[in-house]
Parts: sequence; structure tokens; C-alpha cells
Amino acid sequence: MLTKEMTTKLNDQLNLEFYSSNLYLQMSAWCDDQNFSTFARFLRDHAKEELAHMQRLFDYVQDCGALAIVGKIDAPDTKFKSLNDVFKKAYAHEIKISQAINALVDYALTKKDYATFQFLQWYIAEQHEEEKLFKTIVDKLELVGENKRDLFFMDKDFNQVLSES
Ligand code: OFO
Repeated sequence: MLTKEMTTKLNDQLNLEFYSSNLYLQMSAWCDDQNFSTFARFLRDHAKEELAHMQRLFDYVQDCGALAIVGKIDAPDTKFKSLNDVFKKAYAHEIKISQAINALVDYALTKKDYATFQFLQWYIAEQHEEEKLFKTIVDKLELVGENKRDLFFMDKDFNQVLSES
């Protein structure tokens, strides 16, 4: 059984995952608009993954007999300076999500809510992967720089990487 406080915290996280999904969807629109079609596809697919993160939390809250609450979600930014800017912001966002998950895990342990502590382990592993993924893209973009032509070829290369994965 979830306490009222834990339910609120899980619902907050659920809504944060919703925000992540909207953020990546919006970023994908920017990439598409700038003709970075592979990065756009990657971010659109990632937006779907974030919805799955949200759904997992939603189901857990409901399965515990508490009420999942979909709240008001902030609108993400629509303007970005460059592709580099997009992915730096995405990476910074993932770090923020990891911190939120860590705080939740910490809270669950402090309150001896071992079921929620156990449930959250999946998110710990997932965040590790997500941070690694976005960091890799940021590092590659740093190497390529801001030249549009180079970025165009990187978008094509990225297509190759995605189709092989
Ligand atoms: Fe990107 O992991 Fe959820 O938010």
C-alpha cells in the first residue's frame, strides 16, 4: 500500500515523464524542420519511450490501489539554437530525471517502502542507459561542430547506426 506522500511523489514523476515525452516530441519537430530527419526520428521514437516510462508509473500507482493523477504538463521550449543545443538540453534533462529518480529511491528506502524501492530499480538502470546514450550523441556533435554540411552527413551516418541497432 502506498502512503499519500509516496503517491504524490510517484504522480509527480509520472507527470515528469509525460513532460519528457513532450519535450522530445517538440525537439523532433525542430530537427525535422531543419532537415535533420534521422535525429527527428530518433527523438520521436524516444518520445514514445518516455510515454512507456509514464505508463509504467501510472500502472504501478493503480496496481497499488492508489489513484494515478495526470496533472498539468508544462509546454516545452520550441526554439533551439542548433542541433548541439537540442542534444545538450536533452542530456541535461536526462540528468535532471536521474536526480528525481534518485530522490524517489532515497525516499522509498527512508520510509521502508521496499515494494516501491524495488519497482524503482528498473528506472535506475534505465536512467544509466539514457544518460550514456545522450552523452554519446552530445560528444559526437561536439566533434562535428556547427558546420551544416558536416551535420547533414552526421545525420546520414546516424541513420546507418539506427538501422543497424
Ligand atoms: Fe529519458 O527517461 Fe524517462 O524521463
